[in-house]
Amino acid sequence: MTSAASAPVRVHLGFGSNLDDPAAQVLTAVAEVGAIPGVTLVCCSNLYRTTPLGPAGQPDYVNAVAACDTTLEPHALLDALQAIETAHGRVRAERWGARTLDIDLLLYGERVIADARLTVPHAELAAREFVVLPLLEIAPDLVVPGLGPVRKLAARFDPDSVTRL
Ligand code: A4P
Ligand code: MG
Repeated sequence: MTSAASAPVRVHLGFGSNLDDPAAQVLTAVAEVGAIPGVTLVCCSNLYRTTPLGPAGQPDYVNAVAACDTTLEPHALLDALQAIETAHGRVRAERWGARTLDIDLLLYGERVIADARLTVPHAELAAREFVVLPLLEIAPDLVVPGLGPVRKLAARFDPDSVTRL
């Protein structure tokens, strides 16, 4: 007996870079994510210049959020995202330190995941203007599991706290 292919799930991904031509890193990474077998890119936000969160003295970041549909399970998707990070020369050194590319799995449909490798929705999602404001741009009617409407999350931030490129 063959099992039916699983229906695609809408996922939202956060992209961030502050080293080695950050805008190009993010744009290339979005295209690479769209080329993962089992992933279809639906849309991507504008790129935003954002103030670094974390250790002082880092360059500004470029951030974006993309929506994709995927038939991959969450951990398989994370594997593919981490392979793209590694291919961009990402070295995991200091927590929240400068990086060529960070891809976070922000949302996986309605799923809530909490295990050793994955916390979904992303643990810091609601606290970060560089995630919430691009998410509002592409999915204004989204409701984040456990956190509520993205419009409500976004209302807590100054829209000028991120700069559209
Ligand atoms: N992990 C758990 N949940 C997730 C998830 N939902 N998505 C685990 C992705 N990964 C998830 O991540 C460490 C581990 O988190 C992974 O191995 C995975 O199993 P990492 O990317 O290796 O380490 P990290 O990025 O240094 O730490 P962390 O806590 O993930 O940092 P963040 O939250 O990614 O933040 N400032 C601005 N303006 N813009 C930014 O984009 N980014 C960061 C990094 C700091 N400051 C920033 C920005
Ligand atoms: Mg990360």
